[in-house]
This record gives sequence, C-alpha cells and structure tokens, in this order.
Amino acid sequence: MTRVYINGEFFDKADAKVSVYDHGLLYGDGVFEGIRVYSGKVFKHPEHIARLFESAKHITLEIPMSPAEVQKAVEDTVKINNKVDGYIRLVVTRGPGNLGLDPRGCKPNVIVIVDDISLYPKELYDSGMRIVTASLIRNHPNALNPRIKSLNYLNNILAKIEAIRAGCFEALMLNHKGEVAECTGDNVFIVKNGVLKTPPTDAGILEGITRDVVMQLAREAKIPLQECTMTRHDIYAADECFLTGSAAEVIAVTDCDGRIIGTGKPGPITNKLREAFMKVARA
Ligand code: PXG
Repeated sequence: MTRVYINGEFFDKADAKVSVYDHGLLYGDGVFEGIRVYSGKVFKHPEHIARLFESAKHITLEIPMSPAEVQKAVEDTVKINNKVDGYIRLVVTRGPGNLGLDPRGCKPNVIVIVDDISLYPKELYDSGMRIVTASLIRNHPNALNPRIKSLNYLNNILAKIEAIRAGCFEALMLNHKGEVAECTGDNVFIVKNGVLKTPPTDAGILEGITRDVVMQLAREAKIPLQECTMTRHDIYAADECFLTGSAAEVIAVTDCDGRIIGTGKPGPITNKLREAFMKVARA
C-alpha cells in the first residue's frame, strides 16, 4: 500500500485527504515539484527543494518547514514506500481557509506522494515523438510567471489537450512574442550544424532541472551550446530536436506540425545526451 506524507504523518493512499476548503483545490493556489528516484536515490534533490522554496517565495507562501526538513520528509516517504525507481510529487498547498481569494488565514499543507510515472509510451524513446504547436501561448511572464512551478497548470493542460486532439503526446508552446518557449511538461532543445540550442529563461519557461543537467553534460562533452531565442522555423529546420524533463527524461522529437525534423529519427547528439543523462541519473 502506498503511504502518503501529509504534514508529518503518513496515511494510506485511500486515507490521504485534505480539506475541500484548501485553496490549492479552490484556486490552484500552491506550488509543487516532480522529482525522480533512481536506484533508491532522489535525483537532484537539493535543486528541487531550492526551486520549491523559490516558487513559494514568489507567491508569498510560507512553507512551515525548513528546506532540510522538507528534504527529510521526502527521503522518509521514499524509504517507507521502499521505492527504488519511481516518481515523487512534492506539493505545498496554500491550505484550508475561507471561501475567497484572500490567502491570509490559510494553513499550508505539505504533501509527499511517492509512486510511479510513465509520461510517454516506451517505444517513443526509440522512435522519437511527434509534437504540434499549441494555439494557446505560454503564460506571459508578467501574468503567472512560468518560472513558478505552481499548482495552476491549466495553461499547460489546455495546450496538452490540443496535442491529444491532434493525436500527439506533447505540444510546443510559444510565448507572447511568437518565440519558442517550452512544451507542456518539458523544455525544448534543438541541434543545428553541431550546435545545441535551447530558449533562454526570459523566453518564459520553467528553468528545468533536467535542462540544467543536459546543458552541463553538453559542456562536458564539448558540444557547443547556446541559450538563444528561436522560432518555429528553427524547430522545423533543425537537424535534431529533443525534450527534457523529470518525467520525460530526454526524448527525441522527430516531427513538429507535420514537418519531419532531420532524418526523422533520433539524432546522434540527442542519443549521446540521452545516454549520458541516464548514466548520471542511475549513477
Ligand atoms: N517545463 C514545464 C512547464 C514543466 O512542467 C519542465 C519544463 C521540466 O522541468 P524539470 O525540472 O522536471 O526538468 C516541467 C516539468 C507530470 C510532470 O506529471 C511534469 C513535469 C515534471 C514531472 C512530472 O506531467 N514537468
């Protein structure tokens, strides 16, 4: 039976419940992290904890625990569930309060779920995936900044629905300037003439932890790397394209909006970085 952590206690999955007055439910008011466990080790744990606290700070949500205490709660939940390879959903909601937007008087809930995730079918990791551009743009950074990993994921969900309607698993999201931002749950990379490129933070993206790892691996492998503004043209004309995320890991994109990318198969730099990523993840 899966055991879920809520505010210092463990509950069986069926009994792991929070109030219907929780502003996380009522307004999507809260923050979260999606983290992997590989070989019994929480991957990039401090980085995820740091991002959680930064997201919380931005929305003025005071987490009632220190970063070290949250980290320990996550470790304890992994242990109690005997999870060797899996997925952690760390959630802090604004907590129960009055009906009304005012967050004062809410008492945050800290929740840790340790379970499994498979975002895309396994075959797609060998063949590469098709994506489509969503008509809906990514949140304007002066609205809900995409750097906040908030519980308010409707922007991404609506884009994901567009992908599903188009028979795809993922959608490319542009920003308010029509530039490439990211996908609904992953960051985007392309390879053009041997140079690895990814949109910069100010394109309006979540600064993915997998993105950081892949950029570091590229530097180590002496692959030239640029964070640069790109448009859909750059995706269509790329030699290779791939996505990164805690759930997705590294996955090739071989078709965008019906345009075959490169050879139509996962490219050599994509494969090299995927292998290098899986190696550090499982290390
Ligand atoms: N952009 C967005 C919008 C995301 O939601 C990423 C990029 C990649 O970030 P990381 O730090 O994971 O490399 C994400 C992460 C899910 C799920 O349940 C989604 C994510 C992570 C884990 C699970 O679909 N998205």
